[in-house]
Amino acid sequence: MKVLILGLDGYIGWSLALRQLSLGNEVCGIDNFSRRKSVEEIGSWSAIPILPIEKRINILQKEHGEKISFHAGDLVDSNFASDIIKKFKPDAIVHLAEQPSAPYSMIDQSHTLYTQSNNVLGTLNVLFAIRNHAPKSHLIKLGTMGEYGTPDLEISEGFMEVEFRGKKATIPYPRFAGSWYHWSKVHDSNNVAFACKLWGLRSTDIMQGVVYGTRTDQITDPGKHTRFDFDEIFGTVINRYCAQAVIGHPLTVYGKGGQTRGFLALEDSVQCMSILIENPPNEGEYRVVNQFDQQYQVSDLAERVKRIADKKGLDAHIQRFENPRVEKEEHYYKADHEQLKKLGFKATRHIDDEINIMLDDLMMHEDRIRAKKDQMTKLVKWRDGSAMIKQRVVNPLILPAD
Ligand code: USQ
Repeated sequence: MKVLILGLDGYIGWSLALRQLSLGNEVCGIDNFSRRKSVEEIGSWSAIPILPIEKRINILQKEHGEKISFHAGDLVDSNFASDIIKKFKPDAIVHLAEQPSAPYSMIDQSHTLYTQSNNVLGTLNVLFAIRNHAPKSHLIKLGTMGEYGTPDLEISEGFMEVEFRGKKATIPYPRFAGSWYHWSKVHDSNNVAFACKLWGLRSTDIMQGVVYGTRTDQITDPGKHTRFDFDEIFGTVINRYCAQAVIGHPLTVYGKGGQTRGFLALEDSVQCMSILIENPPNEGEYRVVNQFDQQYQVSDLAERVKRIADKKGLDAHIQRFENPRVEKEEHYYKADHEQLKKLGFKATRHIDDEINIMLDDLMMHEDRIRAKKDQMTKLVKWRDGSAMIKQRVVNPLILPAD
């Protein structure tokens, strides 16, 4: 099978490429290195060092020969998006090439504009390119559980049945996103669903929870490690707590700490995506899956990391910080996640084991985390934005040549 990975250089993209190659699939990757550049822009770096892309691809080519190829480019350039799909003619396209950070999108107007133009326009270019050059290929689009927000209702998978004024219907589950980033994913979902209806494309929209971890079955030696962000803007909560525990920085619980989210180990994230690649929906079908393993509250996660870190003799302590975000700090949360299980997904990682491994991996890079410890608590204030980072130049629009 031919698999195109958009965003191959990122945390999940790299891990997925390793998995897909190990399964014998042909992989083509693209990336514009925006993750490397944005993390540098805010003054941080990956705790685990990663090689330049040429070296990363060389390592893969030594093992997998011509089954791996890579092209640098930006999906907002519609000619690039079109050419790559025209030439590679993928069976499956996994779209991970978006600005993934909610806090980044909340810095100021220029970062909001960048996030939404990059994500929404890039996805539209992918949709047009699929229609023009590979209309039967399966688009696996990374959305987020955050599209649903935290409603006072159980969350179904994408759609819900309603009865309104005597008539029954199935409608999209309401979206209550909580950041400009999360709204960009909602806009993508609407556009992908419409393209399936309009052109008969097939797509799976993944509502993924928060991913954590440093390892997959293929990440075994330093040349194969994936990036690991721990700063306030690109680091996600469990990963940050682990990095904080390693340097004796207080674990940063925001507000009351009652925020509940769905979580998934990196290994299980690539497992789910590989299952979806193997099981495409029908032509014209827009399928939504909720992709997470377990739900946790962020204060419980801090206790969990502290307990495991204590056993290693680390100096982990928890501190509550004024919440920089605009979000409910205590709320009802119960989300379905049955579709992937029906397709064969079984979680393979226990969170405590993953935290244990993560702490060991991060202890090897303690000096890199310590060097950027100021990045732990810059805390972008969501209501006001923040002036600490200079304005970002928004991508110019590049329209098709023909
Ligand atoms: N939080 C803390 N302390 C921290 C960091 C975060 O208490 O040091 C809290 C936040 O206030 C929030 C929760 O932890 O309530 C999750 O925050 P996060 O930064 O781990 O995750 P989030 O901003 O929601 O975004 C991440 C990924 C995003 C993905 C999303 C899935 O960056 O790409 O879409 O997780 S979900 O959360 O299900 O929407």
